[in-house]
Amino acid sequence: MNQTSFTPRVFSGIKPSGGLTLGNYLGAIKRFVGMQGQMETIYCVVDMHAITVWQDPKELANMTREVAAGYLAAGLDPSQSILFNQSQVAAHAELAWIFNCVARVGWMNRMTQFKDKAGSNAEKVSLGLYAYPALMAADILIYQATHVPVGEDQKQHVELTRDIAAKFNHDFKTDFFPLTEPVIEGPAMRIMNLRDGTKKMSKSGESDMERINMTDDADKIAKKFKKAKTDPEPLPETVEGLKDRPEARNLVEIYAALNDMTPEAVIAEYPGAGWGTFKPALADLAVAKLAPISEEMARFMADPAEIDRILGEGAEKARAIANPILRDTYDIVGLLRSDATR
Ligand code: AQP
Repeated sequence: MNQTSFTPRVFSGIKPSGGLTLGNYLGAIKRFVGMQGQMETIYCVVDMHAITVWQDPKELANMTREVAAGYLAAGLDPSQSILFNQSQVAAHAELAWIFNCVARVGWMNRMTQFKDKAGSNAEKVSLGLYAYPALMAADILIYQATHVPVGEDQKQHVELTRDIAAKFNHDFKTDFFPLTEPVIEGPAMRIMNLRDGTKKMSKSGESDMERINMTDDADKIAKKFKKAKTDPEPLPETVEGLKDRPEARNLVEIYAALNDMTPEAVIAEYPGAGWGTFKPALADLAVAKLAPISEEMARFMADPAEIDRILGEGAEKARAIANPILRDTYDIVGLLRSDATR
């Protein structure tokens, strides 16, 4: 198989490690939905990634449903895309073990997300958090996915996925795995924390005021944008004037991404505007775009059995693609399978 003969296929996922944020929506879900219909699309709630840090077992299933509800409410159509949760397709974990034996410790040591998350506590975090990128590579390559839409923060992990595929192909003298392309484009690739424009907006960030949650009501959204940190200067006359102004740039980029426009077009609409004008306009826009989605999410969450059914059906479709790829991988590696001749 050469690199051009893989079926174009998209895979991406979101961890149920807390409520969905505006960063997850603009950097991931909105783009995932936009790719639907263009090629085969497989989207996952990556619950096994969530447990790399402690998750309350009483909450995890419901958080998994909430991420699924976010996908569905934003327009993901289970008849067009495969939607499932990772732990229902065992092939992800099985391929991850093989990739643990392909990836090198030195590669893992360079992963900046591990350094950020482990901080000074690196000796005490789970081994799973360290090995996370090998599981992420398995999530992608168990479908021989050719494209992965992600936010800027995940770019390094997709590059590692390519390194793992290339080393596997080289070591076993094959072209079995594609060199997957990260798809990182648009104005919302890194939505920043509202209280500190140098840090990413995260589900698990310390303060609720630093993020917009997909389930926040209009009052909360208005309050959070009103209190969002900015510098004292008004908006510039041209987009170049956002240089070295991380908080101002972030608010302009959020506006642009929500309204499907470029940051240049936002500045052209609000040249020299003060925060007293721009922040309420941004809050109104965010409410107009997010309220219908959060209402839909609540409707899905009111029927958990239906979400479970959709995820179960998706898992069955996912297994139908993943299991033959896993069997072929085992054959390439030389692992004995008693059913190999069947
Ligand atoms: N702030 C962001 N800006 C743009 N994209 C973002 N993504 C996450 N935050 C932003 C994108 O969302 C997808 C799913 O990410 P994830 O939930 O699997 O992991 P994460 O990137 O670690 O997300 P969080 O919100 O920061 O979770 P916690 O706090 O639990 O670690 C990815 O495509 C990501 O790029």
